[in-house]
Amino acid sequence: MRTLVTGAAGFVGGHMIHYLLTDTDQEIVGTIYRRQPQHAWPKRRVHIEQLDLREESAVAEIITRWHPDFIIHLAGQSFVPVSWKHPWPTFEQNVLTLINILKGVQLTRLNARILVIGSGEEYGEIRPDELPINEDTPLRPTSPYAVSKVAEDLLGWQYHRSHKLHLIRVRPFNHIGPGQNENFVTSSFARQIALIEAGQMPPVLRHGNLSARRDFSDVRDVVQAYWLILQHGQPGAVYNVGSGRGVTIRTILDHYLAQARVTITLEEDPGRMRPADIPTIICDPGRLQQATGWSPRIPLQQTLSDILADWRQRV
Ligand code: A2R
Repeated sequence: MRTLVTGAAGFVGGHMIHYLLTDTDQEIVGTIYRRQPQHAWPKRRVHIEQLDLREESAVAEIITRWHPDFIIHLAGQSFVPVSWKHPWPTFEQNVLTLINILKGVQLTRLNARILVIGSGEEYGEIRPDELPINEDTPLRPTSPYAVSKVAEDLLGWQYHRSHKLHLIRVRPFNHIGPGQNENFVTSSFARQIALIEAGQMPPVLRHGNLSARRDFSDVRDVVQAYWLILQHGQPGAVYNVGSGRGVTIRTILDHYLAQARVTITLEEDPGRMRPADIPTIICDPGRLQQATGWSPRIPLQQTLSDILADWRQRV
């Protein structure tokens, strides 16, 4: 059996391929765009294809040539702040790429199972009485990124209804781990500490809102959930992916400061504060757990230590 993973050079794509290689016997086709993958995967099991998924004919050609049994669409523009500056490119990278895949599958009559990656950001403006967030909580997206994810989510539903595609949607909450870009908070802290320890930065760590409470999962647990939901999920249905537990950014920072090998002072960076930050976001992963038996295996402490170790190596 063969799995097509788009965004193979990305943060989640790399972990997804690692999971498929170690925990399944899938042959893998990974698509990349400009960046090369960081990992040296065995060539007999991982085939890399370079293409722009915004090009309809190129996507159709890949699907026709490889006939995947599973498609996990991880390519896209994944960073919320970029979407404010570049809303249309965000739509093209997220929505247009998905449309090309769905059209390609429909027109070739491929009987593949497809995973559409939405986001916990789709829920947006959450009121305290709506916590924890389940899949029936209203969607009130608050950024162009979040709206692009709502569009992907609903396109998935529509293609399932209209064309009977075997398609499952997920709404992952914050996922973190080694290899993530420093735009994301846990990587930003770990990178700054690693740079300070290496003497490449003054001992001042800059941060945004520390009181925000978020639902963090290890990306290695998240990719396992993706695979399980493709196997056991109900076609057309949508599943939250998260831990069900909230942790403040302050707790994460304290963990890192306790691990730092030098003394570090803190400084609030107004540029990192969001104008209307939602105080608490916690997901209800009950539907996912019922369908798959999944629960997170990696403790947060372990994830944070692994991220710091990764940044110590990278700097
Ligand atoms: O820019 P590159 O060369 O790094 O490629 C990015 C790729 N990508 C594309 N691939 C083909 N055609 C395109 N037009 C295109 N635009 C972007 O998607 C990159 O390697 C990958 C996304 O990786 P990351 O930015 O690391 O995202 P991450 O964290 O792996 O997120 C995966 C998914 C996204 O749908 C997020 O919105 C969601 O999980 O949270």
